[in-house]
Amino acid sequence: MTGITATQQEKVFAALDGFRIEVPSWGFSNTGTRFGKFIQPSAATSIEEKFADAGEVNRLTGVAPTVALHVLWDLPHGTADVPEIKRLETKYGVKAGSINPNLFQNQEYKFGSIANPDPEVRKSALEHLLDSVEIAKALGSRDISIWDSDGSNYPGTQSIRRRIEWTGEALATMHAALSPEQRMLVEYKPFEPAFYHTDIADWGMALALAHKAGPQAKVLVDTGHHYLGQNIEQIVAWLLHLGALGGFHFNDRKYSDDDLTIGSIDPYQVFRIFHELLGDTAGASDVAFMVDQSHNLKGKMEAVVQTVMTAQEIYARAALVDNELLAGLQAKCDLVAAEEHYRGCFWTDVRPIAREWRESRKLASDPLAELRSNGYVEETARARASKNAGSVASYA
Ligand code: PSV
Ligand code: MN
Repeated sequence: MTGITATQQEKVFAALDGFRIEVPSWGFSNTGTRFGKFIQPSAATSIEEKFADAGEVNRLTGVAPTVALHVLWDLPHGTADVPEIKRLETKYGVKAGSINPNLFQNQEYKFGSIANPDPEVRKSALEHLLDSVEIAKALGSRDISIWDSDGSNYPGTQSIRRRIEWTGEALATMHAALSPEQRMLVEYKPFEPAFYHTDIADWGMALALAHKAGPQAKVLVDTGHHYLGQNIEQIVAWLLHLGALGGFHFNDRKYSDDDLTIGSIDPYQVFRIFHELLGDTAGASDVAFMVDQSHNLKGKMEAVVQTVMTAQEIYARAALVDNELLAGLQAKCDLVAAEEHYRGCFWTDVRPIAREWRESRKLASDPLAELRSNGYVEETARARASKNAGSVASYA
């Protein structure tokens, strides 16, 4: 291979062997922006079709063996739906991954869920969290991923401090229900749907709440949930340092929580995040990689396969970094040489080596090209078109 040494090739192969990424069930169905959605005839219309699509992504890429489930969207009857999910796991060869409770959809959550001033609403939100733990246990899922969308829109209308207490109490009660091998991941987001304050707005708040909840609570970093210009890899480094990083929701954005394809706007940022993870041999293996994207314009299947391949390729580029060499240059404060090595790895085209790795592992050498030519999307469009035609665009 031109430009890549045998040692580098070995490092990349080892990194790719260890790389796994979870796909979201909601990435396969017709979703959109709050202004409307553009219906795709091949989008999944049922949990079975979501599993079928996830199974095809994993068959093509070999690195996406689990699918994240959102409780109300995928298991509307709670644990009663578990046998059906198990059947689908066997049929399509992919397993249920993280379980995502839904604290944002019900009408009763207008003024919050686990931090609603009404104790009855807080109670039912907590029950939903506890049900989600039971679902995860029944499915053998390790992670329950909590995104708490609570907050307020106008100053003075809510007690921020009272809400910290309520949120802390709910998460601690949930933690007590976990089995020893389970984890709860606390996701943060600065705004939306609340526009004045959000109860868990940043990694510091998520960390403090996880710490209070117990040792099996960790922080989840959704790359789209930061202020513009924030140094995400530094947050990652801190969380690794504290043993508090549980996982990622990967996506990219230009403005806000845009849910664009990973690396489509700033691939160097993804590289810098992966570099922190690859430098941390102790904790990184416990960090769950999940995709949190839902495409309104790109074909759903193409977008997911493209995402998985992009994540793999940027991970491979980060694996090229010679950490020993870099540490020596950093110690000498040789800024330019250190930066040249670092960004040189970023600029290396690893696509040929990723292709070689796929071939050596008996996978499609170009999963995206394979998807585009194997007829899967056309076939599912034929089978699902009439069902999707019924789902007219909805406007918020
Ligand atoms: C919220 O923006 C979020 O990132 C949470 O992870 C949700 O579970 C997900 O998107 C899907 O709405
Ligand atoms: Mn997310």
